Amino acid sequence: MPVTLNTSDADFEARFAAMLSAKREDSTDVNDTVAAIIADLRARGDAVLCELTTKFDRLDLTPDRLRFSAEEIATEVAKVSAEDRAALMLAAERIRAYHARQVPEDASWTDPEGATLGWRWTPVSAAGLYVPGGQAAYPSSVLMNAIPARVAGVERLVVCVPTPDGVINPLVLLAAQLSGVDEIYRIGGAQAIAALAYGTETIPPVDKITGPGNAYVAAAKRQVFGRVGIDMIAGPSEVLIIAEGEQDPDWLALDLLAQAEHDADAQSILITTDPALGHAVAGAVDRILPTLPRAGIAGASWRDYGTIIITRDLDEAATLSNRIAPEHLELCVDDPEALATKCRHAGAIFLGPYTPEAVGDYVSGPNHVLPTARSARFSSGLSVLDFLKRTTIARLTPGALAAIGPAATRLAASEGLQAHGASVEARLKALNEGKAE
Ligand code: HSO
Ligand code: ZN
Repeated sequence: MPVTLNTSDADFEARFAAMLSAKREDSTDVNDTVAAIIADLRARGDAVLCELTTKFDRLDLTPDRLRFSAEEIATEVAKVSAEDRAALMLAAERIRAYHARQVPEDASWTDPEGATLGWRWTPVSAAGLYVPGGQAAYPSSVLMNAIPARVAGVERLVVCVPTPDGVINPLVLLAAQLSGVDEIYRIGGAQAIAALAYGTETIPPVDKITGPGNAYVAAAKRQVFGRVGIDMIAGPSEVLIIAEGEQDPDWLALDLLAQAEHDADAQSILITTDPALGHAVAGAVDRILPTLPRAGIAGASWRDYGTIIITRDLDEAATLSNRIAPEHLELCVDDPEALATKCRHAGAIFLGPYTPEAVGDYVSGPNHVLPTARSARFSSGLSVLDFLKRTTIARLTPGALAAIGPAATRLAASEGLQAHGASVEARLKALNEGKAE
């Protein structure tokens, strides 16, 4: 049974606060192991990749076989059914169209003093996408990581995916192909992250690494941060559904279970103003759960972290939602737009009964790499901006320097930085003497 809370109960605040602060991931400390792998890779390069791939994936590789050849990719991709290919292509096109609208504009203006100012966006040169192996090798996540990079204009796009026992999901390779990935390496774990960050004899380094992974991959991303950029470190997935009125309890139950089946540490929360609806949804979950192939995972998540909260009204629901700052927020209410304006802290919002979160995982267009663990309070999902950086630009006329330069020399003096002041003053002096126009 999931926890049921009611905002009218005297102990609500304490129990809600306990839910908010509950830690869902047990963080085994793998930092030392990962640091050793990174150091070894920096010292011995490809040899380390081959040795660890034999050890962890039971796959004997030589450096020339680290990368998938064009023929190998073509052979695997040919195994994909026409229906799967069409679905993946539809997803790719919709994700591309959505992300194309995120490309920001450069800016340039001249202020009254005569300074021309602005900024310019440019892509990172090379990006590496990590794709977990085995069960968690989601083709949809390849699209969600690779397409924004390509739309941003990244020149070199690399995928690393472990292939335990040499097995690869053909849809992962097709997704990489459809997204315009340039190189695919059959390596995984901390060593793959280290190879992307530092490079080896056969793998040139990249500038930015994104993508989900296990505790070793997450620790490796943290440790190479600074050498390269990284995206967020994703925690277990979450959904919060706010519902009222005439909703189908089965639909809501399935949406809760869709999140729960990701991971035993995933969290599904229902907030409703209607106790009867809450009761009906709980019943529907109990009925549907045993029918799922992933009942073990979904059941553990629902049992340990599933929560139903009864509120007095939707304003209260919005307030709680903002405190939770969920990764995914579904609004199954009569006027979802009105409620959405009150929900500020959420990674992605899904409005109305015909927008289940699962459609957003695949085909609606927005990115499914989203801030978890309440980080939607201060961060956003993956976007084209993650693969761009902004260079600021300034050009002063002599008149502009004459107007604002004296303040710079003044501030330089106050900071005790003589050369700073002198570099401005030399020019001001020349202007005063009429050397420059
Ligand atoms: N809901 C996951 C993404 C995903 N779902 C991939 C299915 N495949 C995190 O947003
Ligand atoms: Zn999902």
